[in-house]
Amino acid sequence: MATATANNKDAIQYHELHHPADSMAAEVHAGLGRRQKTLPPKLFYDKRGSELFDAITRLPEYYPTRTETALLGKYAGEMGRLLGRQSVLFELGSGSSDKIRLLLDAVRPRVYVPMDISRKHLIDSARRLARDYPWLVIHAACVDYSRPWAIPDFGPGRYNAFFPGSSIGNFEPASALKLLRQVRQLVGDGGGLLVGVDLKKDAAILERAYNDAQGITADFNLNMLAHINRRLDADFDPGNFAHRAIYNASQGRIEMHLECTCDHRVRVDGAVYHFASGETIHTEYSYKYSVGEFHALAAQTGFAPVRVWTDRAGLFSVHYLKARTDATVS
Ligand code: AVJ
Repeated sequence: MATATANNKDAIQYHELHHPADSMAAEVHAGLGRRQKTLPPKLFYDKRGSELFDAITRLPEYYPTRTETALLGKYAGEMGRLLGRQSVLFELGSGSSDKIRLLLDAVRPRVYVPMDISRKHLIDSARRLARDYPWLVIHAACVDYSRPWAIPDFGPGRYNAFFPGSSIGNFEPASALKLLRQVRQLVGDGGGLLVGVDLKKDAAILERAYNDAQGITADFNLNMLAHINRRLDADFDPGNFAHRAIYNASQGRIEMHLECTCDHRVRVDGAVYHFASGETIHTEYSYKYSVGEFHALAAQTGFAPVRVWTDRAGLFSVHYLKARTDATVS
């Protein structure tokens, strides 16, 4: 378990694999120093950001969560047979650990490893899960999975990963390849990956999902600035920014920005940044893939597509991929 320290937090084991102090200030300065200012989407997820995201998943406009949840519920048995029982099951970006509940009885993992960057949310969710599933062995790992991470070793046997919610869509294609290759290493030969991927569709449906009428997505986007203020001694005024989300059809992605509504300066961790009225900070991509496009991506990472489930309306897909052992990973 190399760098992992295991503490007993109620009925769960806890692994601290995240070293935020090293990276947050450097990443924020790097992003704000660019001509197109940019901040990474993982900065959405402080405690409040995780709660706002959970509220997004319940919005009428935000179809991905309920569509994926329906697929997991309907096909849990088949998913369980493909993943096999008694595996070590990692979940990337486990958040509130709600979706895994749909699979636990079918998959019956030997160990469940929720991985999330939002420490308090991770621990609270893992404890709730432990109360509801007393037979389940839980090792919660606080980790920024967008960076190389130390892989805890749980001994011999089958390893699987669960990566729901289309969070893979946050990554530009080159980074998505890197991440999937790291997941391929994580599960090893004989391992599997169950991954949720949002499908390409009509731009109006997509834009509605990221511009909800209640403004929760706007609050979620703007909360990133409050998160940075709290963590880095910065003085962003969220009132000087407005939420923007548009679908870029040629790139196949939703692009979220915070648009500056007036000319001003912001102090961040000892540096000063100028913001012109109308200028934006790019905060998130959410890539959408056809089934064929995602298969082509996965094929370059040492996984072979085995099965894909989609809803009738073609809104969302869940893929089961199996580690190729022939693998010359290209
Ligand atoms: C958690 C990355 C899958 O891209 O749809 C929701 C995040 N951003 N509304 C997504 C999000 C705005 C979400 N992912």
